[in-house]
Amino acid sequence: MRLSRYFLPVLKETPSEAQIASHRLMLRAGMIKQATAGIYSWLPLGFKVLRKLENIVHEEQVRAGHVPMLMPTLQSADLWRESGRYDDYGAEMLRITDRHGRDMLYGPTNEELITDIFRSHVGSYKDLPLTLYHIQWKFRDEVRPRFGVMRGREFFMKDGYNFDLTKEDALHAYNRHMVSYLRTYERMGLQAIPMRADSGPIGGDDTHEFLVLAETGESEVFYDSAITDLKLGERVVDYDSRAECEAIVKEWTTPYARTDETHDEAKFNAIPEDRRRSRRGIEVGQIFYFGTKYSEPMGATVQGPDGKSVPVHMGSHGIGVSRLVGAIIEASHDDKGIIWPEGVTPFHAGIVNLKQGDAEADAACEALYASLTALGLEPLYDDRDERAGGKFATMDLIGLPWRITVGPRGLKNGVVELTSRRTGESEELPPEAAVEKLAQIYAGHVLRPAL
Ligand code: P5A
Repeated sequence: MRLSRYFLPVLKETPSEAQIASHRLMLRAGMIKQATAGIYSWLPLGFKVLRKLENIVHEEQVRAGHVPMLMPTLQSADLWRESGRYDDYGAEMLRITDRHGRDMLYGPTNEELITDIFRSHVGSYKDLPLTLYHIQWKFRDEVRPRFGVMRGREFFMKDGYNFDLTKEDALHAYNRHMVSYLRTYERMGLQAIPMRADSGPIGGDDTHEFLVLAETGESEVFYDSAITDLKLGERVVDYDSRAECEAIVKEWTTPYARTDETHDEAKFNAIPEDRRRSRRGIEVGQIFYFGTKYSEPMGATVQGPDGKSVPVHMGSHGIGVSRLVGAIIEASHDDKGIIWPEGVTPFHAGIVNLKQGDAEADAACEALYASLTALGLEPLYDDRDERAGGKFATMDLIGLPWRITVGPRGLKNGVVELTSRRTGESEELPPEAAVEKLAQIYAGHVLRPAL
């Protein structure tokens, strides 16, 4: 993409309404614009990151054997009356009446809708196990929408639902989700710690939240620092293997890690003192096992091997995709701007032309642009007629992890400059070597055609 043809409305001023870094930086970097309280338009740069996160979520869900689909945002109130949640959900639910006087709602979550789909089409244990999921906008009329996309009213969520014959099968689904979530967050360059939590209006006994540690997080968390040393890394996981998934879950759930809702002072104090941590965290996902809470009242049953009809065991599993954009920025920024991890960066590298209009500099930038594009990488070429300082400030603000700076002086010696946004370190090298280095850095990342 050439910056002269893009839409990147960066702000010079720090918006006064933004209280935390991610909100400030998303507004300043032209990623979002508030439409009304807690509701945002995703401008091109923000949309690109959102799509990248969505793709990672899809890939990891499909890898775990879960089946993608798409449900609507608007739902009928009748289904929620069946489960008993229509009245329980309270003021957070946006209720709408259509022209025929029918009660509708903008879905805050989809347990009822998916259970209705299941009961309409599945009748035998032979069709189980089944996990369906979608990534769709949700609406919760939060009392205090704040921190930009972190606590929005309209937000983008991956929500998945497992249907199993027995509790043991459903607990395998729970474990599978935990493992796939760990991998998902790692691919985004994040450490998200699973913590025993409270189930709230979704229900059930077994639930873990995934928290990214950050001072601006809304949750208070307590954990054993040993958990922060754990990494899935390159491990290949067989998601059908109960033992393998269970072992990974055990590894992550053995060290103490809880939110304030389930915090147990005695257990916490049993951790060696130098490993006790009390911090704040951003909740970027939550998984639940709730048994037959929805299947029983809604009649989602299957015929078991003995011919008897039994309600299915269910759980639901959510990832806050739009919130993650903010969470990644909270975890990765400095006073100049955002620092995107390679796995989610909107563009792989920036090209800064120090002397736009200089025939040699222009040609070198064009050549770099073509070589990077041919490798499947997406460069953002700042081809505007602007001062170098302004171009650098924009690149730093929008946070592309790598920048190639091209100027007549370097070109005389046959070199360009490759700079890491994270470390600030630069090296001079021939343009082809800079391209080669970026190819190596991004090897192993999934590259997609430009959106
Ligand atoms: C699990 C999927 C559920 O709704 N039902 C379907 C279950 N879980 S949850 O914990 O309530 O939400 C899942 C994740 O969505 C994000 N989230 C939000 N993101 C932005 N703004 C909000 N107002 C908001 N509310 C929830 C969180 O990341 C949460 O973990």
